[in-house]
Amino acid sequence: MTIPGTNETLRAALQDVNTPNLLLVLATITGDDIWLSERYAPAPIEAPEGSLFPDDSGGYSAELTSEIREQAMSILAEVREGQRSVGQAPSLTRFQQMLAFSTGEEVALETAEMLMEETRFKNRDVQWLPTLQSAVSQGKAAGFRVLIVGAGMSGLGTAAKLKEAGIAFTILEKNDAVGGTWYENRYPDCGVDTPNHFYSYSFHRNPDWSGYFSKRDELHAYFEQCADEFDIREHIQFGCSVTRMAYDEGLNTWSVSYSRGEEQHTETFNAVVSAVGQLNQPSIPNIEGLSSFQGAMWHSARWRDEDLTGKRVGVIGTGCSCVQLLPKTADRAGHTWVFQRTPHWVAPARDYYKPVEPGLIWALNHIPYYAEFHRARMILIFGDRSWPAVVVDPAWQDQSVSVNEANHAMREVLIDFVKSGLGPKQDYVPHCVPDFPVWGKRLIVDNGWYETLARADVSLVSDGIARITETGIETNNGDHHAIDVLILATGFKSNELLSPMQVLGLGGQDLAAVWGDAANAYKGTSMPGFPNLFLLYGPNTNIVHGGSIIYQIECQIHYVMQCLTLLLSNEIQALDVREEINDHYNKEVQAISGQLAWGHPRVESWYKNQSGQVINNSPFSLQKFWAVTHDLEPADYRLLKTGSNL
Ligand code: N01
Repeated sequence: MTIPGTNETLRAALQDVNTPNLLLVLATITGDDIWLSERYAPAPIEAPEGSLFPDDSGGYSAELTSEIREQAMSILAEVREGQRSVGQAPSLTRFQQMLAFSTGEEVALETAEMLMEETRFKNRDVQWLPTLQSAVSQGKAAGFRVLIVGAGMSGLGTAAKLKEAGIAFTILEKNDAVGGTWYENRYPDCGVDTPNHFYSYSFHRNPDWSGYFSKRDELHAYFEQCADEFDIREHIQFGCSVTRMAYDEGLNTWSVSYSRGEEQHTETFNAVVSAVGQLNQPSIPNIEGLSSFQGAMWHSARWRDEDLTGKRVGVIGTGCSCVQLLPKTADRAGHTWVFQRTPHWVAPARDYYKPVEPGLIWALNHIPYYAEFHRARMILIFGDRSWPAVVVDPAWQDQSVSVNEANHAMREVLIDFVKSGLGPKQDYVPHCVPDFPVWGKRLIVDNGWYETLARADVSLVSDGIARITETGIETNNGDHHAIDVLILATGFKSNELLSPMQVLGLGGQDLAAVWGDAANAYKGTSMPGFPNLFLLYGPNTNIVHGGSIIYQIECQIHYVMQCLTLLLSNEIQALDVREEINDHYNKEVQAISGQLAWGHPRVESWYKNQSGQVINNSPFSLQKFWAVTHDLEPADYRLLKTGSNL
């Protein structure tokens, strides 16, 4: 990395950077521990009163900040002029020490190991890539074809790795563009609620995010750009919906049927990676009279750009989608009614609409190591820091609305936020305070939710929907609300993973029947009896407490690439996870899930099935999921070879 520009460019950029992060840069370039000494130790990272998002600025005096920037100026100018080298990337133990210094918190060695990979100070692909490339160069992958179903973030990430390894693959994508959820969801204000500099592939960071929480168009553009940069477009067939896949035991291959418009096709693949996500089938509520409604009606994930000006608009649902779309919808509508079944927790967010400062963008692009440390600190600050607050403390006396002391403290903070946000409509407060623990459902990042409910032209209706009529919605108390437009922000069929595809494994067993309503998989990835079928963002992989789903997916891709390496380097045809291994794993998953906020008996959500079992969420912290997926254990699998299964 070369540093462009003049001293003035550098000086301007340094006004916008994070000082504890800058200190790590200086310590790395100079190799001098002075930058990690007591004099520069940052203040503890704490969330300002009422905010989910902590202040990590370091709390330095103006004098010290200016001194650090001046020193940084001269050191970086020397690097730019070629008078100083950029030094060495940190070793694992030094990285651990640096992160502990800059956060003022203990950082476990394993956490530092994970972050070495997330920052690419260490390339995690070395674990499989050289072996796989060697197998490819020896011709062992000749004729081997992988199918990826879906060109969203999971599919694109997998394709990047297969391409790098030289494995033949095809992506079948039902839409006419890449991006999956970020292509399909277009409702007003649709965007990410994870800090953006962490919400990107570790191997394809984006230093140019315009916002701390970017909106849908920019996220979709990122995935479009990934498809180009990974050079995988020629492998994608758009407009293709997979309908059925059946395992051929004789050949150890998958026969995959898909439709493209009116045409039906069937092709054979050696392995299938399902990258269809958990949230792509809109859930249309089963409410009496829904189909009789005569006004305009659509689901949040199938947004229609109709003019809402002056209209009477009803929105059903109060999850993330509704919260995001409500303020802009209410701005246009004549009056908006929000039909709430149960309230969700909503947390205030720092920097939610703030553009990223030009100096920070510059630093992420041009200051050596800045982007790496920035990402590592983001993951520390916005990831597992919340984990202790979601774990049930058996000694916590009243488990009815919270699971431990920290969880209860968050509840109190958020109740105050409800009260302050609702302003003149304090009568809404009892209807807006959930009776389940914080993090029982996805903690929604606020974009003006309570202020919008407090508007005179917005009404919260909590009486429960009795039926939908031709002209509106009748509630259980007999009121009828006449509306012109009905928006269904009612979520997704998240429990029907892989639907509507029919998946037939060994002995013709149907995966939908095997699962019933309790989908499960080993490490969220493999199912016994379905060899060489790998699920990304599969059962029990979703994250609730904080973090980026791209992180989870990358952990799984890393695991799948090890599976393919084992296969191809040993000339085995297929891997079938052992039933007892899967059973043991999933017993543990369920046992842990019951001890987490989202397993709480009062939580009814898209995470649970009819019998209250958590099937979508990971029971692990980010750190633990990384460890769980990091190293393939070949003995976990039956190795299938045509003619002689091992
Ligand atoms: O869906 P949801 P979503 N009658 O299932 C209600 C991610 N996401 O699209 O709470 C009446 O959360 C239902 O009521 P209840 C994120 O992971 C992320 O909003 O079950 N109401 C609920 O209020 C999120 O968790 C982002 O009682 C009915 C709502 O509809 C996931 O997607 C943005 C009903 C559905 O809420 C899903 O979020 C958007 C009925 N019959 C989404 N059926 C960001 O990153 C359902 N409801 C910002």
